[in-house]
Amino acid sequence: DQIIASKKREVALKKRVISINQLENSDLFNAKTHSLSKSIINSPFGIIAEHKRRSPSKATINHSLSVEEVANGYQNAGASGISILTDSQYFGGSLEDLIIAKASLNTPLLRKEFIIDEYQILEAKANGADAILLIAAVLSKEEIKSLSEFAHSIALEVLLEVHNLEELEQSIMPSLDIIGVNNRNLKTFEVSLQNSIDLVTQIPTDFVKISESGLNKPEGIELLKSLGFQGFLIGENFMKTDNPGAALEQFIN
Ligand code: IGP
Repeated sequence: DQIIASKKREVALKKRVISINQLENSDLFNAKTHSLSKSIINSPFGIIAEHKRRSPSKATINHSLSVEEVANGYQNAGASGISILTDSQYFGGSLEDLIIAKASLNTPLLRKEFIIDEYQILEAKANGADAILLIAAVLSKEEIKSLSEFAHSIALEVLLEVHNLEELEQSIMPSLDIIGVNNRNLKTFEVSLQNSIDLVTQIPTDFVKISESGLNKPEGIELLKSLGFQGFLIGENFMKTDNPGAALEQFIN
């Protein structure tokens, strides 16, 4: 709730600095996007590798590598997608990270952000994103509908994140592309693959299914894959090393 309140203030300020018109007229806004969901399905591993400097639960994950080094390492290792955290307050990221990653990559990019307003979706597109994240825990069904339809109207895909059956049932709708089950409890930060195991059968087959957070063992991935997950969002396990690309490569081999 605290995060959402500060996001509302952040968005209100940004709207006064960069207008919607300016965003819509930027070069990247009018560039063609890549499909994250297709990239996941067409890959044998389906890994979305995340750039993550720090998190609310870990003050330092990796502050020494540039986003360019990390993103290139991930792309060369065969990531299906790259997730760029753009929240500065809690994760030490920025929109600039997204632009820098975009400049040297053709792998689909996910803007990882607490999205509450269409403005942030325009920003995502104008800074090189191919897909956005929506978090069911902080949005109403109506908000998920209008934000996801808006994203589609500007050719961005939507990853909807859920934590439990209630969130899943109340937010499934056609304007989503990927459903992600977060294994991390947002209040306690505890991680359990059980979230993913419990929910996978409840996700309709028309969506690409991914499991998110706390994934650090290839055996865990194998298990989740056998249950029907097609993609995996992994950050810390790679970022805590001094060569995240090499860590990803090792992980999938
Ligand atoms: C990655 P991990 O445990 O591999 O670093 O997790 C990703 O799932 C996590 O960063 C995440 C996240 C989020 C971050 C999932 N949902 C929402 C910020 C906001």
